[in-house]
Amino acid sequence: MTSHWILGPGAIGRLLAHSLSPLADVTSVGRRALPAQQTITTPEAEPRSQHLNVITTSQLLAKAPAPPTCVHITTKAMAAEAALESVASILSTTTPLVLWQNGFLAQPRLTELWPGPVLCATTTEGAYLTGDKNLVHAGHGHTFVGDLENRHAALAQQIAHQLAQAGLAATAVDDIRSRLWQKLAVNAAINPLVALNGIRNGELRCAAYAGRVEAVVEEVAEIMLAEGVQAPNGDSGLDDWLALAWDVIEKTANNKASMLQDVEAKRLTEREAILGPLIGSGERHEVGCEVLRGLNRELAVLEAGF
Ligand code: KPL
Repeated sequence: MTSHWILGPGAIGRLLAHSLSPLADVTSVGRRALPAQQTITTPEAEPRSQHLNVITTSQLLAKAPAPPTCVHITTKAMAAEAALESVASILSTTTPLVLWQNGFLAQPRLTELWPGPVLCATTTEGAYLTGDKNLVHAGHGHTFVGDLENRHAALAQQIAHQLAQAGLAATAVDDIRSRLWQKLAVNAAINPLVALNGIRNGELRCAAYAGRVEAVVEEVAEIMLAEGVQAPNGDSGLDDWLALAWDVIEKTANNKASMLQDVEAKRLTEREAILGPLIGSGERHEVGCEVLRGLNRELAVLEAGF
């Protein structure tokens, strides 16, 4: 039986724990204690209660169990490195990591830092928490897994297979970097604007915001071109990136984006992981990114008031 540690019991972490627990030895690790009896609700079935092995980091360190087959890091992007550091002393340096973060901050850093294999996952599974013991799996999506240097294809296949067996559709890919940047493009077009204006994704279609979405996407499209990242439909023109952004806005019209949820809860946002790599790339390639910089500044001011 394989064993998995899941660092970060947020919505995706708990979705993984619920899904993998019937098939594997799963330990969900967080900074604070959570009830072991957890419930998962899906649109198609009655709520299901499940006992999960949830422990705090200090309990895990005190137990010092044998290193797991794999560590999934499901924290926010800015907490991923600290989460790994907190358990590194009881891990084998060959343990594979799977990073589930948004943006492109944690992935290159941990790929460079960790001696063992580092896989990245990007998912469209829709899940959110309602309190400390309830997870709503609101919509089935798809997960893509791969590593930035394409050195661990067999491992990516294994992880994708395990996820699929656990009921989470997944595919191993050799272009995870592009997929992470494509998601980053969509997140940059939606998250800062909805977070700053306190609106649901669909409201971006109003005249008051649509021009600002387009201004963001114009800069993002230039940066993607410089980075050699194509839009998912295989082309790299501004229209392709605009079509992608508007399509996601349409499909997630009723969503409260993750960044808006963070702002409402007065938590630090993932602005550094989402806007940071774009602004950094714009600077490296001498592509203007005034709009992105402006959003980053506005978010920084907002966060400073928390
Ligand atoms: O990924 C998202 C998020 O909320 O972070 C989007 C695509 C913006 C959907 O809400």
